[in-house]
Amino acid sequence: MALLTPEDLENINKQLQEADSTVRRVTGLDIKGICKDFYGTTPCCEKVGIVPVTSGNGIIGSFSESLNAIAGYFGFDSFITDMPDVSGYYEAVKNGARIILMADDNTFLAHNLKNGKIANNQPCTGIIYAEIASRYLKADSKEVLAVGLGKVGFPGAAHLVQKGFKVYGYDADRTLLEKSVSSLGIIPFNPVSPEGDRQRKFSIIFEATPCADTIPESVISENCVISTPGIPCAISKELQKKCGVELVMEPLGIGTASMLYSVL
Ligand code: NAD
Ligand code: 2YG
Ligand code: MG
Repeated sequence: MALLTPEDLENINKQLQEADSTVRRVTGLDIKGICKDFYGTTPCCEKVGIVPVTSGNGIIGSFSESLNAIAGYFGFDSFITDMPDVSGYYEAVKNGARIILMADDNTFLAHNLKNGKIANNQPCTGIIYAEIASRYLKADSKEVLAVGLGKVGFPGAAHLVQKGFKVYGYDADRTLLEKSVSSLGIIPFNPVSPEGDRQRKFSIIFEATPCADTIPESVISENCVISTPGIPCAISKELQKKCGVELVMEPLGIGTASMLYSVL
């Protein structure tokens, strides 16, 4: 899996503020408002203990610091433990953490020790980016294009199906595409080489791949939102500008907010 880099997390506060204004323009609500409305929860200064984890590829510079900034931005009272790993977990609990945030190379979790709820970053990220996309105020129909149907994309696409959207989808992995078709009823649609007369444009696009330039100009309608947690970005800056695309994309904060609100 592609891991975050310190470069992805540069100026995380600014990235979050910019994403927040885009989400407001796109949906009429800010990220907090979406999370509150969707999960029906509100933070009440819950203490969040962030535990750095050294296993696998080890600590990512500024990952814990970014989580600390993000938790604060959304109204949580957070701290980073001095020690990593098991000692850090012990330290977090001893210092009154009610929610633990920690990630190794495979799993990034939020665990509420008070009510037992636990969240995984991948589905939480997919669902919240899909939820944002589903609320696009200028959408011209209830049709969506979902590109990338993996650990983040599949739960997001499933959420859109559940909300009553007609979901056209594509994954470069045929097995994953077939799974989405058979279990979710997704309509296969390859944005890069659509078959025959199936050229379509979408005003709502949800993308969750680790590849750049997955969304070609041909599928972008006049008013279009691309809601994408995927890194690198699904669309070049030039194309975004040319097509006037509203781009919701941020490397860590929106998904983390979704995790935190989901365990309250
Ligand atoms: P994954 O490997 O489980 O899924 C990615 C899928 O994209 C794969 O199934 C792959 O076949 C497909 N794919 C690759 N290139 C494609 C293309 N050109 N067209 C269609 N499908 C293509 O990965 P994941 O865990 O679902 O993560 C997806 C992306 O989201 C990664 O870039 C990850 O770093 C990022 N991510 C971001 C956040 C965030 O908060 N922004 C959170 C979690 C993950
Ligand atoms: O504690 C640390 O600093 C590290 N053990 C964190 C490792 C996180 C690895 N995960 C990722 O890079 C992401 N794919 C998941 C984070 C979601 C936001 N994109
Ligand atoms: Mg995010």
